Amino acid sequence: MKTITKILVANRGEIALRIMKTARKMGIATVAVYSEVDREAPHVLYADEAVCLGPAPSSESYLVMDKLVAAAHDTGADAIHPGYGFLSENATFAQRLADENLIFIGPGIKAITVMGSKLAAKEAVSDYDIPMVPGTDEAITDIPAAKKLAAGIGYPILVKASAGGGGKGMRVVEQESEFIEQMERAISEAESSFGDGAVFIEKYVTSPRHIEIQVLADQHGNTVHLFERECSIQRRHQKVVEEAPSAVLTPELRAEMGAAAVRVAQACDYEGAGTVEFLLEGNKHFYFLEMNTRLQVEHPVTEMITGIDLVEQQIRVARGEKLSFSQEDLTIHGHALELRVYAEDPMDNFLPSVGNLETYIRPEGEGIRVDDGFEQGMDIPIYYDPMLAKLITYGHTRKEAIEKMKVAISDYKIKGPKTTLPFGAFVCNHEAFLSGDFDTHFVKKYFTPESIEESGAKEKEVAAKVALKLYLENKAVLKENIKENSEWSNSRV
Ligand code: MV4
Repeated sequence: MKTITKILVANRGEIALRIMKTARKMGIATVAVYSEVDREAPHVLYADEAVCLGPAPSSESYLVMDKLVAAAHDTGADAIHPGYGFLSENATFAQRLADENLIFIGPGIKAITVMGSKLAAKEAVSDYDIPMVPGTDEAITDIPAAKKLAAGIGYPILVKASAGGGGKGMRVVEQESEFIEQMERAISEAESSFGDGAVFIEKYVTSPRHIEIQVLADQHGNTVHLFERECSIQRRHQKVVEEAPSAVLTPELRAEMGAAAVRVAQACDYEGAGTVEFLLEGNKHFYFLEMNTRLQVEHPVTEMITGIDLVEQQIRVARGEKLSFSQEDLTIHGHALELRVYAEDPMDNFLPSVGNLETYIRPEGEGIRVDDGFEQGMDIPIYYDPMLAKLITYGHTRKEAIEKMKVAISDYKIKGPKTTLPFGAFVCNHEAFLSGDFDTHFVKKYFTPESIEESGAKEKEVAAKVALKLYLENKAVLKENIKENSEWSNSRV
């Protein structure tokens, strides 16, 4: 067992704040790091101590390993939590911390390295009975030979960069005549974007759902899963709405996917919290895509339905504790949704819309959670991710969680930047979303700027009807009151 008395959070914004809240709850001191534009950010004000890393660009602040290590040593922190993004999936950073006698709150170097390469990941899980999309399991060097393999797999084919991930470095090849040209492009793109030209091919699953499984493993060989998150509502590989559980998994399929995710974690000796991504085809067949070796943005929906604080679990595992529960102890309670509130204008092609947060009033109430890192009056820096907040709602049923989301969206008052709140309302009012019958093409298929106006108009129409009903009822009551009052007053005369 190791002791952790002080955690340096190598991140900013909502996730830095969220991690510190759990650390504080556990009696662990916190150190914030910040760039020059984040000097007065909530994560800095919340922390017990704070260290300035340097100028605003991440490459001069949040990504500089030397500065982070020095800040940890200077403040006497014994562990570093990387959050998501930045250095969270950087094996060099994890190794550096080990060399510096600092605890990296995350998985081991092997897991990060293996899962950072899609081909290495495929190789690692190959003996673990994990369903995979038909395709090649080695980097393609001979394009004409690959073309023959592609014919066997069948078109459309998807070319993926081994070093890619999250949708980067992918190309669809619709038919054989395009194969050679698309392959050449994919390889040169992979070389220029990732410095690694390794690409492979897979059958392109045309209308999948994106289902991911949360896993948790300790250093003593215990691994469990915490069920799934449905992440199909995304735009250009940027998730916008996530939920747990998925509306379409049967208990049997859930158990099967969960068990497969646990095996993926075991295949790379995983430790801590991780996420195994799958494609789900026809609500029935699932295929392993990749594993994310970090705490994910959308982890709160899992926390809401399991009652487990994932950051607390990460810290416990990093201290060397055994998991205090087994798979059988875990159950799903209720339903949770998350809307990512980005400072982007959904009416204008999701253009970044930064500026001053003139008005910022959070929705409140039972079943509403807001994870954010801003306060009213702050300027939103242009240097980082444009996500302002995560709006999370919880209900006993999916329907209740959706209703709560609609109320929370309308209670959320943001003036200054345009946000994706109206987009969230559009999703929550859409028939395909309500019925659960949607896939990764939801946004492309149904969303237009006009649909926001329509969904807004519909809301206004409903609001007008409610107002009218209330008015008529009030009028009736008012009449009664007047009558009563006049009778009463008459009686006094
Ligand atoms: C696929 C696929 C279809 N067929 N692989 C995108 C992110 C990366 N993790 C893998 N991705 C995909 N891989 C095969 N063989 C479709 C996607 C995909 C996707 C996956 C999850 C969520 C959104 C997506 C949007 C477009 C494509």
